[in-house]
Amino acid sequence: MLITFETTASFDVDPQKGFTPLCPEELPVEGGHDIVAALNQQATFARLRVFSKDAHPANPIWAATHEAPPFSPVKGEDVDVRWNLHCVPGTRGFQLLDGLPPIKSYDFAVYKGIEPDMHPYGACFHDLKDTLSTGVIEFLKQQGIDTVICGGLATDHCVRLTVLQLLRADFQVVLNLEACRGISSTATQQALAEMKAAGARIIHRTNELCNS
Ligand code: VGL
Repeated sequence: MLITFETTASFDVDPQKGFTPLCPEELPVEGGHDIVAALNQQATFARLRVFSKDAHPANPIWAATHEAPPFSPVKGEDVDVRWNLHCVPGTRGFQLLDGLPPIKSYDFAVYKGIEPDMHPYGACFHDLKDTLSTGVIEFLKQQGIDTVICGGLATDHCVRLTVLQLLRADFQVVLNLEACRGISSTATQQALAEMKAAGARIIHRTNELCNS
């Protein structure tokens, strides 16, 4: 795979405090805050840098409760299972990880999961059936991008779906494991196999981009 700076973008998927041990009551991912240096380094190989953030309302239909715990199914077209409430604008969990650049220095922003009855994972579509675009695919195409380097949180959910969506949109996708962390190790192993089978190139260290 040839990586050309001019036609490459770097994608920071949901690098938010709500997915780190800083917010234990949200969706803490082990080592979630350790990905910052790798995200910043992978961005040096790309002309454009984009991010997505979960931006959930305070009262979504998918929020876990005492009676309806995390992972229990929830009825609705664009929700699947319940999660602890996370990444609500105005709270700490919504914030980008410390050490990432200011929002305004990115080239494109995706805010997703805003509707109370929708909980998308991938950053390219607002719904679970991939029909309502967030605009990021169109932006990257219009900019002449053909390769996307992905990192973020979590490998087995939002990163996984974002990578698969980008592959379906015909981008070459590099998944940088140094810039990702997963929620469950079993689900992460499955997700890596799925992404690889779909055509993603998986690297373990950002340095591997030097030889590309
Ligand atoms: C995520 C589970 C629920 C993620 C978001 O960002 O990977 N995972 N909501």
